[in-house]
Amino acid sequence: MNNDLPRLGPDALARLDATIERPRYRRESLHTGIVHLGIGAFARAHLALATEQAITRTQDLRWGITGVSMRQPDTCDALAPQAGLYTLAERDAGADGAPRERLQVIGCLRELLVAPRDAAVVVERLADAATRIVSLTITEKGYASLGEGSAVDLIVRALARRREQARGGLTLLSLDNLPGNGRHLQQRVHERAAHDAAALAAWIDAQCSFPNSMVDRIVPRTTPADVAAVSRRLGRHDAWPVVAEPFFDWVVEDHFVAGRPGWQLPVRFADDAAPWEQVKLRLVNGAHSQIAYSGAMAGWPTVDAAIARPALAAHVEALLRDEMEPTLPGLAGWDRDAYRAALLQRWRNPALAHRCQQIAMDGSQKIPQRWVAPLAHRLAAGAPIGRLAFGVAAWLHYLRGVDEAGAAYAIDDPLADPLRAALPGRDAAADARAGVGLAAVFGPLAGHPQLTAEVAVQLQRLRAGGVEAALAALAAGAMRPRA
Ligand code: CS2
Repeated sequence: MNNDLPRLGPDALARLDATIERPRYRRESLHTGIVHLGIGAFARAHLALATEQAITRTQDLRWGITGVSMRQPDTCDALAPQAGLYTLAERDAGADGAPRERLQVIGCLRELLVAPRDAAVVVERLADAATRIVSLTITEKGYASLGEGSAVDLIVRALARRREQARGGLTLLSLDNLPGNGRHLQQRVHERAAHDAAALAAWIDAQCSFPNSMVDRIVPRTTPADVAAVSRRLGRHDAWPVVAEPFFDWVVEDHFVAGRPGWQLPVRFADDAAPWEQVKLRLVNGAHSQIAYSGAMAGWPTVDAAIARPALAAHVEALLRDEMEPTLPGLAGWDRDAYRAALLQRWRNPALAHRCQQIAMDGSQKIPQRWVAPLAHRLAAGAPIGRLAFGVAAWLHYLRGVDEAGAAYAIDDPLADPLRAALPGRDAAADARAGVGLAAVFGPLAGHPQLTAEVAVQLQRLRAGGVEAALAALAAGAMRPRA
């Protein structure tokens, strides 16, 4: 099989098929200018691609990336023997339905580290004079941890060293799906630094910047089948390629205290990225989570399989148009109808096989910014919440850990134990009360009577007749004239 193929490495670059893009700069002279914490598939398909294009265009060799895995050594172990080289496969289908794929071997990831194993080296890199940007994709829950070895801990230790050694500050760039992600990171760093020394916190405030940014690209977890297919086309064994949709978006505030790569369109710079984050979190991620819980329960394993069900597609479209978009500000250059249509099209991409179960994980961490904020907006305005409440009910339905065909799965969520304890799964009204009562998830809406009541009705329908029937009942209710 692929293991018979020679391994991808620098020697392969000159011999790749002409259609495969590859590094076109003096890779051996590349330095680390960016340390990325959480070097998973997303960062390799997003930040690294934009940076690769910038290096290629400007030939500015200061912007190589050191990638740090926060927990597992697998990315490092797979890519170290490839000198950090890996393939990005952008996939979709043409108008005729035939699969299309663009391959690019990315070279700007020049070093890989594993935080638990190489903590001292990580701090050294972060404190290095050549490092100018520290970017992060550590997921929602990564910001809750300030303990030893956490991202925030490593950053603060390195900033203390930079201050002692009179090196300049850094730009700390969160790329996670959180509203005001830069502000959020700044607060955590400040909190942790102030705990060590007030003077350090003040130095960080004066010397570092924390731009907010909105990132958008669907990047499913790489499967063994992806590894095999990409390696076959490459003629080399790539142990860990990444697969993404062609769509790419990034709105970032242009506050970089020590410079940045010459990123260009499709990267967009804005004075304030927060409104774009709000749009993206509610429309892309908010609807994504609804697709995920519905699909996981109903046995539609991937996003494209789920959205191919007319009842779910109609629900998601109505959710976006009628319940999400009215909670969002108008933005110059944002066409709601075009954005919605493009989003539905992205989910129909048949070449990604983005698994509902992958998106379903960590619900307790994702729901606050995806659903609770728009729910609060609509409840305050006295506006209908039926479609948002369906999502909450679908999540509670999902938490029973068994899909509609009787197959069991694990709940992957930092709050899995308290969730299981709170939801015994007997009486829908009691479970809706317990679920919506969770302050850690529903914050100011915890225990909200109208939300609880609507969730109870829909959870009852989901349990009695499944996702398809509950969606039909929701659609029938929406068409009934209001009293
Ligand atoms: C998804 C996101 O897994 C999830 O929670 O909603 O990873 C989503 O695919 C990206 O944010 C799209 O930009």
